[in-house]
Amino acid sequence: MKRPFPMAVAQLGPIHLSDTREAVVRRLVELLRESHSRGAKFVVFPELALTTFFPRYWMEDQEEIDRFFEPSMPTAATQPLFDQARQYGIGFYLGYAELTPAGEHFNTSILVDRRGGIAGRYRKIHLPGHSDHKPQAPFQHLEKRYFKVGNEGFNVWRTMDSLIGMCICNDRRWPETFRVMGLQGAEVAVLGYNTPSHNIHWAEPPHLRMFHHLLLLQAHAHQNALWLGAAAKCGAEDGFHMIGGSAIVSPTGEIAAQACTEDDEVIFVNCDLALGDTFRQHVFNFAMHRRPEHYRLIVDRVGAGEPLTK
Ligand code: ING
Repeated sequence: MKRPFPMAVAQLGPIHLSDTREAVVRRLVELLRESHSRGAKFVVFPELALTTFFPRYWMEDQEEIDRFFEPSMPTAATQPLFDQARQYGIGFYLGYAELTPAGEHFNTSILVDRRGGIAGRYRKIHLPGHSDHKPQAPFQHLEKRYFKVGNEGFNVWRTMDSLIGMCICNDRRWPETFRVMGLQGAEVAVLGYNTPSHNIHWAEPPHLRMFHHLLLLQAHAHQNALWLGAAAKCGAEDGFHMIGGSAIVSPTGEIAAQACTEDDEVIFVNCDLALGDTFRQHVFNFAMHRRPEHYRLIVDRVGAGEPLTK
């Protein structure tokens, strides 16, 4: 029996340093309106969806840095998005820079349910890049400088008639991310990303950025029987280019929808969660095919850090 989960991924084009939160939220609300017109009941927005990707800049003044962070959620500037979503009865994933009351800084995403309540929160664990200043580089990647490593793990929330997991950007490159969600019974995993198309560390052929991005989404979706929604913020932000390629991937591993532009764009699939059930039952059935003792055999060897091929 079909279990419909109508999901949209709302890709954002560039957000420039001069763009205000209010102007960005107007774009998010327009993407929400279009998602609603397509029949979506859940929308995925990108990582750091309220500001430009500021970790590309070296900053020393904490007040200047904190201007990119949100001290609460919703804020006055984001309230219109929460209000419109609740009016439509649509839930959403939103990535933003979180400044906690205790003064901690995280690269965060939230899961907002269809009544406008915050059902879940995730704080990015895999922070890529560097913390030192690289003045010779064309741009910086200072997530390790501006954010603390997430302290809440990878979780799955029972909400909106499903079991939904969250992660952010670089997390999608690590197999544990989706396996930990899969082991918790996730049916849907969603993420936002800001992926520079240029590698500042070595002469990586540009086509590999998109190849790896899609390879990872397809493999992790299939290996964990997940519907996967990934939303890019992309295009050239003040001249610094980031890849698009927002996509919705099926538990079969096939790309069910993919963005065609590097601008604000909605893609939509009426996902059938029953498709994931099939793969959880017949292929990736942990109870039948991956007994704890088998797992222990595998993990104990790897866990010790011993090279498996001695
Ligand atoms: N961005 C990039 C990402 O993981 C990156 C950084 C790209 C790391 C390619 C390694 C290889 O997609 C963020 N924000 O994590």
